[in-house]
Amino acid sequence: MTTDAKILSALRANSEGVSGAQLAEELAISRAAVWARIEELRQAGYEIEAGPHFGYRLVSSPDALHADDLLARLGKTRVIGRDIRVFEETTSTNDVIEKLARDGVKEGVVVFAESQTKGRGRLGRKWVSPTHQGLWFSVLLRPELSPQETTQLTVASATALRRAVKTVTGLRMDIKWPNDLLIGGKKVVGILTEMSAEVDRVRHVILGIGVDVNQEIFPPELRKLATSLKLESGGEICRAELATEMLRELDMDYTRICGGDFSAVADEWEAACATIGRNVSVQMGSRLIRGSAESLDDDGALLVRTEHGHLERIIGGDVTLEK
Ligand code: BT5
Repeated sequence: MTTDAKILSALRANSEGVSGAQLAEELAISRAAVWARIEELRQAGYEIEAGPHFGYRLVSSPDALHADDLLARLGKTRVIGRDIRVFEETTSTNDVIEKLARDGVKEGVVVFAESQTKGRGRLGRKWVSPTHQGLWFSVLLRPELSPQETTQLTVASATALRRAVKTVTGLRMDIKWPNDLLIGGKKVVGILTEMSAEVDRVRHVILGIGVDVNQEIFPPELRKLATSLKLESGGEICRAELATEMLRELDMDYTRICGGDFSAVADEWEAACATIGRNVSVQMGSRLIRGSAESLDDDGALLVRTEHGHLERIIGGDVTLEK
């Protein structure tokens, strides 16, 4: 943890205040150095009171993502979030992670951007990422899974993100296979899983996650399709709190999957899924499959019983829920 992260962590743990002397001792730096760091944090928008009786006290945090703050809020995780980086603007956070992956950075690194100029969905579709209003982030993973098992990661991300949103906002999201989380039929979260693999071995997986948090209005083309947590809950959401809860839950489900316990994740997923038990049509390239979505298999693929009684195994594609 960096010095700033340690200071923020200590301030959060001591809401009544913590003395400069104590901070200096815990961080093994001088009191003047503590003061200089506090000034920097104030410049970054943290409101920190100082007084002779209580020392330093954190009054409020800015609504901006700050790597040190996220690390301080998150505390220790097994893999996801050991290293967090925040950019004011980037093309796509998946591109940044791709570069880090090629440079050999360890798995678990997370990149957030306050805005993306080329945010993308699947099949080259565009992902709208307005500044400071959502969470646009990507995670680098190097799992010991075969390429066909990586759908497990998308499924696990959906369950993890759903739990985090429930904890922070109380809102319940429905899951639509494989990568959407919806409220009232409108999309709130999209997941883009990109992979680099050999025939039977995954080199790395990039989990790209887009969450509509505090938007009050969407561009015309998305108004019927998308909603935000603020629109649904009626109140502004603290993005840093939501981000850290998401990383904590993602770390937990990643641990479950690496431990070979996908079945627990799949059970939770099926219970929250709006796709299972519904009549669906699935567009896979030029092929259209119609049938009833029955369940997930061990790799996270969707099993669809067609009108002709065949069981089709769907590993990608666009699912539409039929009436
Ligand atoms: C997805 O694709 O849902 C995956 C989205 C992943 C976005 C994250 S943000 C961080 C990381 N970096 C990136 O560049 N991407 C990831 P797909 O299922 O193909 O859905 C795309 C469709 O969702 C678009 O064609 C629009 O109809 C709709 N859409 C675009 N922006 C949206 C938004 N902000 N909220 C809801 N729907 C949106």
